[in-house]
Amino acid sequence: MTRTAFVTGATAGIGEATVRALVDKGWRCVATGRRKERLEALVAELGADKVLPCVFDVRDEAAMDAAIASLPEDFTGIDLLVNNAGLAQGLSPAQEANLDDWQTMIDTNVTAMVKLTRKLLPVLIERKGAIIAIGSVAGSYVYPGGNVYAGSKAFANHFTLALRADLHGTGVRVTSIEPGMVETEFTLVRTGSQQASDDLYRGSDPMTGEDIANTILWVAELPPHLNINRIELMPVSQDFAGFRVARES
Ligand code: NDP
Ligand code: 8X3
Repeated sequence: MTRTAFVTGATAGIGEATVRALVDKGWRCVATGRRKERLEALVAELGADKVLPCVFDVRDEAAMDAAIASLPEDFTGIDLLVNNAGLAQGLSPAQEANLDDWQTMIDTNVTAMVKLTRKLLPVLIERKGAIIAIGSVAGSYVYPGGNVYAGSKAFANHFTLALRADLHGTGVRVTSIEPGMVETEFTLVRTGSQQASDDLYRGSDPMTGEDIANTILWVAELPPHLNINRIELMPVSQDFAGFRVARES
């Protein structure tokens, strides 16, 4: 039986790589994002029987509802929700941060994720499916300028674990995957600067979208009696330690 995944943020980075990895193993994917042309390219590459492009802004609840309601029969039996769409905007200290940036991160990383999850829970329970959410190490180890992004990812990490508690006894598996540095468009979006993005990744041998996609695939294909609660992963070059001390001169 062909299994179906609903992957948010499939136009780039981790989500796009996840659709490729799942389809390669025989899954069908509902692939979502705002950039229609990128989703169409995925369909052209992987096949219309395997990838259903679903163009909507996750912050728009009416558009989310319409997208779910318009799923063709082949794609309605969702076995896996990959809560991946998300972003960071800005690296400013809190006292200088732009409130619109903060609102965008809360709306995307928190509000949209919980709404979509709630809407898909009935089918996931009916099919004893799985939820995999992409949180971040930023939800556990904060860094300067992380402020609302880190807070939103702490929420994602914990909401996902809390789902596991609520879904106990339903057969639905729930996993929080919490990556460190992955080379994607994330830093370009965050800083608006290709130079800043190149500088961050240069010489660091970061993780790739494919690394995280393969982790998602591994979790998704485990036997149904096995639940991985959470996975934290980083490139070897990155460390989570480093408490700084500010000194008076
Ligand atoms: P990318 O910028 O490469 O991809 C982000 C994806 O999210 C895109 O497909 C984008 O689609 C989608 N997205 C963002 N905002 C919206 C929106 N309003 N509506 C619909 N889709 C949206 O970044 P990554 O692949 O790196 O990020 C994926 C997830 O991984 C995020 O949740 C991020 O926080 C997390 N993460 C990333 C890390 C990293 O180092 N890269 C580390 C830890 C976690 P589109 O723009 O087409 O709408
Ligand atoms: C740290 C992870 O999500 O802050 O590299 O980019 S995140």
